[in-house]
Amino acid sequence: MNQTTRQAGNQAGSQAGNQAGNQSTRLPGSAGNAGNAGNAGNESLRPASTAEADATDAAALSPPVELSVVMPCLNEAETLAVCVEKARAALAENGIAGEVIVADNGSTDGSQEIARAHGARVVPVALRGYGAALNAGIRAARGRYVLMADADDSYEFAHIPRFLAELRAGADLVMGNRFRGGIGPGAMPLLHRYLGNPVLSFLGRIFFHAPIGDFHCGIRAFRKDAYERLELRTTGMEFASEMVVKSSLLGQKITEVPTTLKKDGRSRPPHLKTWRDGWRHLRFLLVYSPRWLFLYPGLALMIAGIALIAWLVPAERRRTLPSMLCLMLGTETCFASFFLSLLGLRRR
Ligand SMILES: Nc1nc2c(ncn2[C@@H]2O[C@H](COP(=O)(O)OP(=O)(O)O)[C@@H](O)[C@H]2O)c(=O)[nH]1
Ligand SMILES: [Mg+2]
Repeated sequence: MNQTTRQAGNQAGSQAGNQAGNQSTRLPGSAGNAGNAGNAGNESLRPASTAEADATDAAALSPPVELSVVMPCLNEAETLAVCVEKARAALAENGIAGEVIVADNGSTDGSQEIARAHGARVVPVALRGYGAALNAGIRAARGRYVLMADADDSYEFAHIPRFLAELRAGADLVMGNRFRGGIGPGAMPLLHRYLGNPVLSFLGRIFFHAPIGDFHCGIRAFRKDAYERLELRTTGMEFASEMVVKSSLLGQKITEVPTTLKKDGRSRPPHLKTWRDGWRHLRFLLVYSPRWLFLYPGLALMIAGIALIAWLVPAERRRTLPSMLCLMLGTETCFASFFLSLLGLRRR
């Protein structure tokens, strides 16, 4: 999976470089640049060295991009145009040298054509999934900074400057916080709003000390070089958690800004599945925290076992099996935590 994700990213990255060759005299993100993603097929027939040389020339010639806006997209024909237009307007109105990228997983509703027609660069991604698409789009980005946001017209692109201000001030990752900014009527299911998001964000804060109130906010921005250091692996929706967890573990500077969420503009249900994706997020948090998965439960079992033995022995009570089981299981679990932590340190 990881290999494939990385391949997808590299492929998209080299396409981006190749496209940039055609764009060198145009402004980034202008409509005329947009339709070149399809050139990938031609490029792949050429020797790698020529294509690489083109990419190097292009990088030298094209105007520098400060911020790339990347949108993951799977069949968002209803809302994509408005999102691309809003993102481009926010860049233009605030004098930000930027580009808009749509990372698409083979939409069949004409999303790719819509994106190009509205001035976005399309990065086609073969590997399916929210995380896989974003990873490829981000790797193809030419900006020093990247902002990602859904293509369903639920996030506020006019807030781009507040994310960029934090990045310019030195943050590595800037998370949007919808609970601080406001969630419109019908924008988030009650189960997500009052249980899923707050509980998972709370666990994320406890496990990883991430100063974040909204772990799953879909609008966020980061330095591209900081992102590359994370080496994210997940391909699905848990990509959102992986980014925050790894950024915290690497000690990156994380800040958050208030943002809003409004009801999306689609007539069909979202791609996110509450229980499947909720479980994937939780599993990810636990797997990356051997302390909470093994050490603390193990210690609790050991203490319970010792307390039971202390209670049983003086009175010469006979039922020692549960206490011994607690003690043994607790000890094994603590050892498991210790060895997994060692393994994690060695692989880092
Ligand atoms: N390329 C791609 N984009 C996806 C995929 N799943 C979701 N998206 C996009 O990711 C964004 C978030 O998905 P959405 O359905 O809005 O999920 P929610 O906001 O978490 O409820 C939208 O822009 C989707 O089009 C996928 O498998 N591939
Ligand atoms: Mg959404």
